[in-house]
Amino acid sequence: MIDFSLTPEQQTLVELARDFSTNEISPVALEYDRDGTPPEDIMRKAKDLGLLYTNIPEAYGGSGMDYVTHYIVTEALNYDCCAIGQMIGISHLSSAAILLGGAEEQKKKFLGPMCESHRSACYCLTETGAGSDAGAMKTTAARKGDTYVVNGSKCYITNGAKSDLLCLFATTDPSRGVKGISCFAVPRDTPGISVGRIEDKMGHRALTVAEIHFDDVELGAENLIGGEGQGFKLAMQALDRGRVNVTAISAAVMQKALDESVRWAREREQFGQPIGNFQGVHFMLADMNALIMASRGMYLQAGWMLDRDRRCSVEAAAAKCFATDAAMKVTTDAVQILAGSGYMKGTVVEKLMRDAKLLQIFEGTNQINRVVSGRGLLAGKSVLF
Ligand code: COS
Repeated sequence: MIDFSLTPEQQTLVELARDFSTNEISPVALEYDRDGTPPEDIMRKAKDLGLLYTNIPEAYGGSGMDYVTHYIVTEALNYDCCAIGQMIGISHLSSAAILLGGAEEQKKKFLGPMCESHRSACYCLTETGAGSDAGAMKTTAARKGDTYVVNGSKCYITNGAKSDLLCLFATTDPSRGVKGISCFAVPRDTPGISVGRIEDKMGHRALTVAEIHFDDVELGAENLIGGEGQGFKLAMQALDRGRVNVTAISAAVMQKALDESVRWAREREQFGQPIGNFQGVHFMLADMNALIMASRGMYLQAGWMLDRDRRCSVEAAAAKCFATDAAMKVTTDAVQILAGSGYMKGTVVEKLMRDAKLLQIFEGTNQINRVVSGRGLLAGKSVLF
């Protein structure tokens, strides 16, 4: 029933992603981290190799990978820099609501042109007053005849400054709370969209995060995805998928931290021998590896559920919490093992530790994800076995 072997096609794709990470991301990861510039050239190259729109069906211009394959490839692409890796994979979250709720012609109309460029999409949910409480959003899409007029602002939008397509959530009926939220596919060149502040961050520095303003942005019925009031559900369904993605990214971050720690434990000599000879280091490496194995298993299980059209909100939230808390611990331990040379600015493990922190915060803080998981268990949603 359970088979962990990769198909020949998956093996080829993972090798392609690993080579891409080694050859295109690794050499420049620290440079992008220092400068905080968007990795546009790398996204362009990833697009040419079919690594940018992995989750989008071929009919709309993507590579058409199933969820499990997409997540395995995501782990490989995030190994050398999860900020660049996430810019490459951002369409997974931002296109999910359109794929789930859009009509055939909408998917072709909005995803097709996006897949021809390297700029990808962005997921416009969060506002200054609506972070964990996503349903409290104030951005409105007021109906005027056959059109909707959008006003409001979104913040902390990954790839918000450059993306070709915006997956926007706005309320079409403020009196109905979350049931009044609707989803829209919005091409970037729609008049009235402007980019505000670009954030300067502790980690994930190559991940561009921006404010976006909507001033009297006029949309038609063709932009509405899934009907009025369907937006919150679509946003949550997209986040289920995104949280599994974050689990795969966390596995990558941890694997890199472990590999750096093993390398150092072999090379670094103290008391006349490599520090890897000491039991204190064995224990740390063993615990790091166990957390990676468990996290990998969790994203594979949730991906398997998604490939069978099974709802995995509980599993995705549990996996996200587990793997991102694990990533914080594993990267902190890697800095501990490399000690002085791991704590210095501009080193690989120092970057990993800064990057790991955001994993616990975005796509739902781990506190919110525990709420999702706990509520789901009480409601009898889940469980595989
Ligand atoms: N799949 C399908 N439907 C879902 C769903 C999911 N994963 N999650 C929620 N829904 C549905 C619910 O079933 C409910 O519909 P019904 O009333 O018809 O049953 C509706 O959506 C509202 O859900 P809920 O009552 O759980 O909404 P809340 O306002 O209580 O809040 C939380 C839900 C807190 C879980 C949500 O706001 C959340 O995830 N916040 C974090 C947002 C986030 O991750 N932001 C990061 C953005 S990307 S960096």
